[in-house]
Formats: sequence, structure tokens, C-alpha cells
Amino acid sequence: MPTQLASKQKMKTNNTHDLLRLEAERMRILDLKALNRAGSGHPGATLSLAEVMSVLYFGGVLRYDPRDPTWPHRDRLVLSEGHAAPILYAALVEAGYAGWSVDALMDLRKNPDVMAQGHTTRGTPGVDCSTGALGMGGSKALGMALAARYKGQDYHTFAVIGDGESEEGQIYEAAANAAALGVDNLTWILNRNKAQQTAGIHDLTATEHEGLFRSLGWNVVALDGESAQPEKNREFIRKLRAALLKAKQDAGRSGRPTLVLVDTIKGKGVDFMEYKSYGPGQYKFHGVAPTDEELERALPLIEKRLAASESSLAAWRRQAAISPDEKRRVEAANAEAAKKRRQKLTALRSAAKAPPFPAYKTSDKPCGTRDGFGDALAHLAAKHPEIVATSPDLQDSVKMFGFEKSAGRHGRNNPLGAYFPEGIAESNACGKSAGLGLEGLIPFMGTFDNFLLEAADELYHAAAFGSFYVAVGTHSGCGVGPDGKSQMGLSTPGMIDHFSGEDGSLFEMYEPADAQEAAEITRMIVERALQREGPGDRPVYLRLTRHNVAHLDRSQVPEWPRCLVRGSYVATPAKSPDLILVASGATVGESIKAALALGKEGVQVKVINVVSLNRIASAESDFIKELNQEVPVITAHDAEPNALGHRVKDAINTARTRGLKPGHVAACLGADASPRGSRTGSGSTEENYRRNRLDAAGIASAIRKALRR
Ligand SMILES: Cc1ncc(C[n+]2csc(CCOP(=O)(O)OP(=O)(O)O)c2C)c(N)n1
Ligand SMILES: [Mg+2]
Repeated sequence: MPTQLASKQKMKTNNTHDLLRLEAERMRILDLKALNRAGSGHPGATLSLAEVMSVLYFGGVLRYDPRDPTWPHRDRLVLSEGHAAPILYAALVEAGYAGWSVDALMDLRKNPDVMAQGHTTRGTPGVDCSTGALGMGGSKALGMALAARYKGQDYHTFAVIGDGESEEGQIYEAAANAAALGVDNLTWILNRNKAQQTAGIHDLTATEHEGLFRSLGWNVVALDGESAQPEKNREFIRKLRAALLKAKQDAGRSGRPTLVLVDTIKGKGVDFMEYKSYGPGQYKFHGVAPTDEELERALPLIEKRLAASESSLAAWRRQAAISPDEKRRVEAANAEAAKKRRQKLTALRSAAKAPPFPAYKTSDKPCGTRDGFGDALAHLAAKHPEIVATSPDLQDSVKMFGFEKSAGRHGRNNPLGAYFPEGIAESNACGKSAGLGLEGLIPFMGTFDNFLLEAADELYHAAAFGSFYVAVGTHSGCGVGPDGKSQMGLSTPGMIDHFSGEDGSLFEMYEPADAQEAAEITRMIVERALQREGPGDRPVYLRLTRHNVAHLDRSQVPEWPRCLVRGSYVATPAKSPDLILVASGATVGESIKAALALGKEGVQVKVINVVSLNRIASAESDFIKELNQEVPVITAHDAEPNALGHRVKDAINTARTRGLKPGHVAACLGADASPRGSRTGSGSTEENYRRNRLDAAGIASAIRKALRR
């Protein structure tokens, strides 16, 4: 559907700021028409951002080539308040982005295939980041900006954040971290339209954004955009453009991120849609699309201010995109900078003291699986500057200290450091890692397994919208011991498995059985990530122990460690077993011991080590074939018992549908997560394992019970 602009008046002025003002009005029209067609959406937010989008796309602020939306040297834009998507789409249509058209915009919210999804979704041309759950975009933008600084690239990263959205703690986490790291190639635009969904901002919170961001160390520019009247609006646009261009110029110099605090009006430009301090819940146009009648009333109000012909604006708009000559220059300069930076990083890393790749012997003192991971990571970092890492103040506990020492701590004075410091802020650590991953790096984010739950939304987001980073959870399970239940990750595998889809394809999951396996899995993750083209599209979860685990003898395991890639392997074979014992992580060693003990009693137990619990149920898995012996199955996992239990039951089901003859699940052994239970809590690892029947003796007795021996 072509846009019909009512005004036939010739454009009288060539003034850029006036053109930007007019362009904003055009986008308002497109936006309202699309919302009206969709029958749902957010006019308040979108109308308040029309000038911001106009200035970004047509005021020479963003560097972009509309025919090449994923051009690596484009400036990044994260629309963190993702419900404002249609006004971004309107800008993409107007800028002539590949694939976009007015028709595509008018498909807004129609079905899952349309480009114009209700909230910004990556994969859509011109959308750099999926958003929609408020509070998460600032961290992604921070990660993208850090990646540019680390790789020596000159793109700038912008994020648009709502004022209600800024109530989310993660916004504060990201802001504090960005300032501490002196990330000056990052600019946030805070859309202070004074209203959120159900109330005015200050009905709910007392935040004074200017003071808050200044105290955090940001450069703050406050601008008044509270009038749609041409004179005032033009002046606002002039200042907004100047502030955004200055923020870009300051990159690499100021040592501070910039906040452009834009005081605007929710529903700006359509008087009956403008928010005017109504009582809580009385503002209609936050999330209600205009009816036909409302659209008819709204359009003339906008058109009255739109004093230009469509064709003269169209010619002007095209000049905003980068020219072919300039594009070539930018590409050459950035390619050269990237090459030099990589050489420097490679030289630095190889000169640093890194541990050798782990090679534990079975006679070595038992250690945590986190130890194998930490040494492998530090070792691999010496070869691959693509590996970066962060941890919310736990890099000692998660064994990333070695990496931090050899790969260097990133900061305002050390852009070459690959360890990105982080406060106690798990959500930001995950979001930032997602941003780093979107830019082609291999980020490891390490915390206690239990604390990954703090970042559940980020982890879900990484799976659902596709971003790559490795979420490392150490201190898993009741084996943590003395620290007690608040420090034990019990539910994390189940949660992540839930995010990973029926076939596990949305989230890679790994849980090693000892430190050597942890090292090999770490190497496998890095090697696979190095082979990916582009940013990769799924996250990885690596679950590790703090507590010590004996080193396993795998001399009889065919093709180990290459077999790890298949997601499970037989750790203790048995030709005609009486029972199949399925274990994962630290319980594998205990299971092998139990099988040995039972062997002496004449009971044959086959032990399968599940390395990736969400892969075992697929019809092609080796695991399915290994179940094809009609004997009872027991599972043992130092986690909430259903995580592994459910997948094994699924696998049995799959095996049956394939005509195989697996047995039934006789028991799922796991850690008691009940708040009133006394099986898990402070005490030794051994005591916790004993109480939960996860030690060799407990597992063996469960097997005897199942076999009625
Ligand atoms: C985490 C999360 N909580 C709640 C929502 C639902 N929601 C969508 S928009 C909105 C209000 C946002 O207000 P603000 O950030 O001020 O944006 P505005 O529409 O005013 O530009 C809410 C609560 C959401 N999308 N994400
Ligand atoms: Mg708001």
C-alpha cells in the first residue's frame, strides 16, 4: 500500500533539521497506519520516538548501507524498548532497506513469517538485536561496543531505552559496568516520555535519570523534545543531532559512555494520544492501536505539519546512506585495523604464561571439574584471541583467574584485555556476553550454577532468538557441601533443558564427568565456535563441580575424547546387563564404582555417561541404541532428579517408537530440592551424596532394590 501524503505543498526549505522533522512526521503516519492495520501495538512509544529515528537514520548519525543490512562496519542500533519496533521499521522502509517496503510494514504482527514482527527480532533486515523483554538491550549494546574496542573496529553502538524500562535492574547493571570500563563508543538514548504502561514514571519510582547516570560516570546530555510544533521541534532535532554526532566523535577520546536523555511526550504529535499526567491506568495509547476512526482523526493532525512533497524528501533521504566510495574507505581502514589488532593480540597471548593443556592421570589427586575447564580455557586463550570471558565477581571460584592473568583485564587503558570485568550482575554478564558473541567472539561467562537462574531471561533469550556464548555454571549440585543449599545449582540443568527445545537444538548442554573431560569439552566448544560462520546461533551451557571428583580411566572407551561430540558414551560396558545405569557429571564416577561393586555380587550393570542431557532423546542418538536391552534403567544426577530423568524417559519412548525394546525407568536418583527436606544442606560432599543416594553405596542399594536382590 503506497503512503498517501496529503500535503501537496512544495518543500520550501532545504534545511536539514526541517527535513528531519518532516521525515519524522512521515514515519508517524506509516507507524499509525501499520498499527491500525495490525489492530494492536504501541502508539505511545512509537510516536514519541519518531524524531529520534529520523535523526539516527537520516541525520547522518548512523553509518549504514540499506542494501547490505548486515554490513560488518555499520553502526549498531539496539532498540531495547522492543515494543517500539514499528517506528524503527518505518525508518527502515524510508531508508530503503533490503526487503522492506510499505507493504511489508503493513503486515505488522500478522503472522510469524512476516518481517514486521511485533517486537524487534534479529534476522529481520536492519534489526541488530532481538528485544521485547524490557531491560535487556543495554547489556547487548555494551557487549557490541566492547567487541568493537577489543577488535579495533570503529563502528558505534547505540541503544534506545524507555524510561519505564530503565526501572529494570539490568539497565543499572549495564550502565555501571559500561562506565567502569570507560566504553565511549556506546551511546544510549533514554526516551523520557514520562509514562509507562499503567502509570506515570514518577508514580512508581523516584529515579532522577540525569543525576543517576552522572553519578555512575556517564556523560549526560538532556534535551527537551516536548513539543511537536515545528519551531520547537526543529530546535530539538538540531540539538539531538548535534548531541548524537558529538557522542560519536567522542568515541576513543572521552573515556565515558554518553546518555542522551530525551524529554519527549508519549504519543507525541497527535494531541488526543499525548500523555498528559493522567491518573494511573487512564492513559489509553500505551498498548492500544488506533481504531479506523481514531486514525482518521490523527492523520490530518500530522499532515498539517507535513509541508513537503514526497518526491523531494525521497531524494534527500537517499543521501543518508553511506556512499560506495566511503564504504570502500571504511572497509579498507577497518580491515587494516582488524588485522593489526589481531596480530598484536596473537603476539601478546602467545608471550603470556599459560598452563599446558590438562593431562590428568587416574592416580592424580581428585579435583573439581572446574579445574580442568579453567586450565583448558587459559591454555586455549593463548592461541585464540577470539576467546573472551567475564564473570560476575567470581572469576577465582569459576577458575577464570588463569585466563584473566594470561589474556589480560580489559579496561579503559587496556583495550587488548580479553577478560571483561563485571560486578555482581549475572543478567548483565549474560547480556554483555551475548553482545560479544553477536560480534563473532567466543565469550565464556562463568558463575555458580545456581546463579545462572538470576539470568534466566537472558538465557531463554539466547536460546529463543539465537545468540552464542558459553554459560559456565560451577559449584553445581549438592556436592557443593558446606556452603549449603543457596549455593547449590540443582534446578539449572532442568531450566536450560526447557529452553533448548524438544530436540535440544536451541542450547548445547555439557556436563563432564571429571576434570579431563571438562578440558576436552572446553576444547571442543572452542573448536566448534571457531568453525562457525558469523555470530553462531545458539548458546552453550557447561556445568561443572567445585567439589573434587576422581579421574576416570577411559583407556577402554572407544574413540574417547572424540566420542564426546555424540552426547553420551558407555563408560562401563556389559554384554547382557541386568540393569542400565545412566549418569551425568560427578555421579558417573560413583556409578562406575557401584557397577564394579555389584559385578562382584554377580550383577551386571552397564553405565552410560550422559555428556549432553538434552541430546539423548533424539532418534539418531547413540543413547537410544544403547537402551535396546529389556532391563530396568536407573538415572543418577547431582541435580533435581527430573532433569536427567525426563530426558531418559523421553529417550525410552523414542526407542520404543523406533521398534527397539528398552526397559522402564525404575528410579531417578537426584538431589532433594525441597525447601523442607533435610537431604541437602551444609555438610560434607560425602554426607550430601550419602543422604541423596548419589554415592556408590547409595546407587548400588537403589540398583539392588530395583532388581529385588
Ligand atoms: C520485562 C518486561 N516486563 C514487562 C513488559 C510489558 N511492557 C511492555 S511496554 C511496558 C512499559 C514500558 O514503558 P517505557 O519503557 O516507559 O516505554 P514507553 O512505551 O513509554 O516508550 C511494559 C510494562 C515487557 N515487555 N518486558
Ligand atoms: Mg515511557
